[in-house]
Amino acid sequence: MKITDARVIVCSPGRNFVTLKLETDEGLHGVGDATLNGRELAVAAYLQEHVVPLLIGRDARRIEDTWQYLLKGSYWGPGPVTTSAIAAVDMALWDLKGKALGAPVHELLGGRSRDRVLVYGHANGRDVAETVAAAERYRDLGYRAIRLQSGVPGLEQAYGVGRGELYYEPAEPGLPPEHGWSTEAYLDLVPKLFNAARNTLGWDVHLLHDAHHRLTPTEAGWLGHRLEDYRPFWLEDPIGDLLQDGFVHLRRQTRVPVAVGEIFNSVYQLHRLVTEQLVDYLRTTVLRTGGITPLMKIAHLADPYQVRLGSHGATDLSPVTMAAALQVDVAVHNFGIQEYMRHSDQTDEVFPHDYRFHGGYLHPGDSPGLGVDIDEDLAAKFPYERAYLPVSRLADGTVTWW
Ligand code: GCO
Ligand code: MG
Repeated sequence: MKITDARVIVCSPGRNFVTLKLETDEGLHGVGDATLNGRELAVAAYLQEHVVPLLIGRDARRIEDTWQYLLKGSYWGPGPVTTSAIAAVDMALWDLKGKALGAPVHELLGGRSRDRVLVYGHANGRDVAETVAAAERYRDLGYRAIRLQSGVPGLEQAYGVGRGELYYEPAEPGLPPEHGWSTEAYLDLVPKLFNAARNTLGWDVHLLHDAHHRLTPTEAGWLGHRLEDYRPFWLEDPIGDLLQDGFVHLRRQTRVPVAVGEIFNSVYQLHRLVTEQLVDYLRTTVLRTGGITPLMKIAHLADPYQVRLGSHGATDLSPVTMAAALQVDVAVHNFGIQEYMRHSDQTDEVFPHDYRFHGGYLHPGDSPGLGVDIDEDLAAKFPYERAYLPVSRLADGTVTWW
């Protein structure tokens, strides 16, 4: 099965996405996601200029070889642009292999370890009361796990707080907006948020929270300790996840379960966190880390250390990534939870998919391949629109991590 055509499709049905579509001499096609939020065109150019010419005429059955060829052959190693591009090729090749063999991809990854995939939804509001009310709505929709993010008193905008109900989109059209940040106000708020949520929702639902890399290990230890009695499912990105030493410090201070890795793009950024059991969940995705091929290796590395997958699933990962992630989630034994931020109806129309939400779980479906496609004609009606993630500043004007 030879690759005869490779198209890079950039579209914006509600937000920007970069998609790779491969065609073969057997009349099959496969799709992969290459979206890198706020830097989409860099990956599109990397694919178009440097990867597509290497794909035409290649044997589509050789997934591992192609992955190694594109990574090692580039010499420069993994980085967010490189691995997002390689991920799209890898997803498309798994999609093709599944279609060629008439099997859903999870069958090729060892078959199902579970019947359905536990997901968490995003409840947010301008204050604690609004956030808890949003969490009640999620629970009524059937969610068994809910992430809580609330506006912070004194700050105009806070990470994780959306503009509409049941929906959160971090990127803003145009140039990046600037948001203020205060660690002190935030640290005062989060224990109150969890207290109110447990009082209203009870204990029959998992609660999660994302600190979005903003705390020092000491601050995160303080927060984790305060949250322990509310039995959070996890505290996500409590500290910047590129400095692994910080997690040693954090582990000494709190027993709160820790989830990291949505910005990781290789096993080298996480192996110590796994082998020293410094974290509980890996947020590493099929997209950012370079595809299904490397994520399976990461999952197998993590399994004996009792570290589980808790894959990133924000709106900037297209339904192609969600479909691919679910194939892994349902197959690997050490799976924990999948983030599920609902896409807009427009996005779902451009990317028709098999997966369905029911009763707090996602069900990947059983069609051959990944179970997702792109409607190219419809996609063409939504051209790219420049959009950026916000930038954060402290009260004195210092730039900090968003
Ligand atoms: C999450 C993430 C997202 C990211 C977004 C950036 O936990 O879902 O933190 O909200 O900020 O994916 O593009
Ligand atoms: Mg996050």
